[in-house]
Amino acid sequence: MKTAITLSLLPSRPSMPFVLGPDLEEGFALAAELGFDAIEIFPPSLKALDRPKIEKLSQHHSLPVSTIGTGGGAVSQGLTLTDADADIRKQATAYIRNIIEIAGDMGGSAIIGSMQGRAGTGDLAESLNWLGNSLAELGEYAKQWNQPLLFEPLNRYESDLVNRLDQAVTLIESHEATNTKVLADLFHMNIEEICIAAAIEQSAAHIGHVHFVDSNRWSAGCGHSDLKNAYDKLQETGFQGFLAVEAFPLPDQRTAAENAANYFQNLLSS
Ligand code: LER
Ligand code: MN
Repeated sequence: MKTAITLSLLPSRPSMPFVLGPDLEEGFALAAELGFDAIEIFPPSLKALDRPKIEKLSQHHSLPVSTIGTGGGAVSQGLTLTDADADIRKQATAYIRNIIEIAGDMGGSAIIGSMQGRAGTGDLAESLNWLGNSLAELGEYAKQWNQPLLFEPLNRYESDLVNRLDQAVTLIESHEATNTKVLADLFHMNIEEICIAAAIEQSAAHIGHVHFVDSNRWSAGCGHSDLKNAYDKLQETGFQGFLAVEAFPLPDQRTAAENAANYFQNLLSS
């Protein structure tokens, strides 16, 4: 398993689960200093992604970009894959394609989390069908870069579509989204799963990425989730992807990053 840490290009806030950013130089330097293997980037828009700068820093620090989030399309532009308006759904797809291209060129994958949207008062089955079709189509698109598309179940307060890993697997399989993998975020799982380790075991063949974070969305070791148990299950089931620290920058960025790095060091040497 490899480690990654999140860097947001938005001004840092205690309520947003991104450890580093918005300064790219500082973020890459701290991630390298603490021994992370890669960076996960959250851009608020396509325009905000300074590709030459990211590529230069990535090379300079030997820190690949593992993943790029697409949630900026939802947060900043109101785009989702399940909007009632077909034109908005089309724009959401175009936005995600762009992220797939940029991430793919850097050797990384795109993440679909908030871009799944929610059904709300709309037809749940229809929303899930739009989402499943998009996961198949966009996963197919990502094949050109030899990267999977990553799909993340979110907790009930963020979406009413797919809250658990088994629901994600069902959607992926029923729509034959063969190049779409599940992103297991241990914060969402702490809210939604009966047992985190059992959920990992059940969906192991489909898990492509992990947001490794504690129960309260602080860095590992600062909450009450049994993360050692989750880690052991990932190892036992042969998970080879990234454990990405998507946590609040609390009590401050450096301490949050150091806490996660120390936790990984203890885990990986145990
Ligand atoms: C949102 O809660 C989240 O976990 C992100 O990874 C999805 O964009
Ligand atoms: Mn997440």
